[in-house]
Amino acid sequence: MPQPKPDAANQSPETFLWGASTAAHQVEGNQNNDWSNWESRVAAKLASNAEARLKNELPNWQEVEEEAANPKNYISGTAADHYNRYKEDFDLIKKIGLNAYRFSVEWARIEPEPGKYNQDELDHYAKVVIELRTRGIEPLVTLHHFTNPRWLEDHGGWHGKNVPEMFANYTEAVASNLGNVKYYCTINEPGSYLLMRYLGGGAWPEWPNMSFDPINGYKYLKNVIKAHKLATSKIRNINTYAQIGMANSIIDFQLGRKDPISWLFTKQLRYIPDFYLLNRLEGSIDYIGVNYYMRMLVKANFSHPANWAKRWETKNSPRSDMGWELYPRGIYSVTQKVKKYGLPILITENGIADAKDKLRSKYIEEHVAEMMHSKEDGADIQGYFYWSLLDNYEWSEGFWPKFGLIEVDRKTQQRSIRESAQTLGRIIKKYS
Ligand code: IFM
Repeated sequence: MPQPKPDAANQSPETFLWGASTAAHQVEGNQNNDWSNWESRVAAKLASNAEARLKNELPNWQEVEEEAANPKNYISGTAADHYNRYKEDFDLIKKIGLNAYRFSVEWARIEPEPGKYNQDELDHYAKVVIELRTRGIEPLVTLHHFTNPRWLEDHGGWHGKNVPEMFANYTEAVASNLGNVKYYCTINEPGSYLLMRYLGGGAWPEWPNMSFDPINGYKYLKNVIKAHKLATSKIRNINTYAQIGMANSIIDFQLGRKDPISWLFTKQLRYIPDFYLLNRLEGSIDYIGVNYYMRMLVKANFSHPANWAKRWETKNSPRSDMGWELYPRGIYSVTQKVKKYGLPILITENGIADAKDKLRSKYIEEHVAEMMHSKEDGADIQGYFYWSLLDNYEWSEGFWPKFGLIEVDRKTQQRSIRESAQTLGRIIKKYS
């Protein structure tokens, strides 16, 4: 098997990473994990309640209605068939002008039974890294992006006993087989996972085993911290030049009503879970991964936590196909907040669902401009990864939201580079 080579350590620190991100379950196809198990059970229900859920939320409901009401939309199936087409996709990454790619490896493929590793799957991901390196594309490998092997769920899920040790052993198998990888992200968006899986019950979009269970949610956070630390030391034993971080979805929470309780709620929402985690990870992360998508206005109320903060939804603000307000200034605010940790920052995700590609170019231009402004004001930002490289399976929304720099035809799997990807290419040239 290819072993880590020290040459990755020599990559110039001045090289800004311009990349795109994906996650295994969302693009690879043919998964056998807790999500694939769940989605086949709930697809019909998600399709039949789509109109009630989305009609008043989405600016372009009529354009997505057909897909959103179709149960097939909610089954990840072959997704973008990236598992087989990754070389073609890497050629397109080059064509756009990116120099980095963030992807996740699928735990369920690698460890289909507890303690039994599938060497063919490890070899597959090692080849993925080689194909990236051959093209001069820097890999950033995420080890956990929402999905779990089914056996982990049978064991009780992420809050269960010994999960940090299990995650660390899986990490060791990955790092010792993947070869020349400098950037690792241990866990993607633990805050989103906490909200969806442990606090979402009864209010949020659907999620496997969703509950309202703050006690196990707290155990989950403790396990995430321990898992990250154990995994980090496994990677460092194998690969001394590794740069290891975690990707946090950091929302720009703003005061939505001037009263002391709303002020208190705003402070709490800013703290939990992102800063709670970052404070406890200090010393065990080399960079801070920021996934930035939106701001939310906080108006205190004592109902379900899902109602504590609302998206800013003025009818005049431009909004994505998913109804998310476009708020570029927030990328400045959140990166200014995390600069206090004194670590490099990578924007590990930033993107828009925009099927017609009408808003994406401006979205990217404005977010990159705000990011550069924050860099000038002292935030040590060293990379920007657009979400997503390809049109992807957007969890419980299925395939109708189109995030890709590259459009994927669901029937033929044909790829077409969107105009906005060319815009990103031009921006990269301007800053290089
Ligand atoms: O698609 C997701 C991704 O998996 C995690 N961050 C947010 C993206 C857009 O919703």
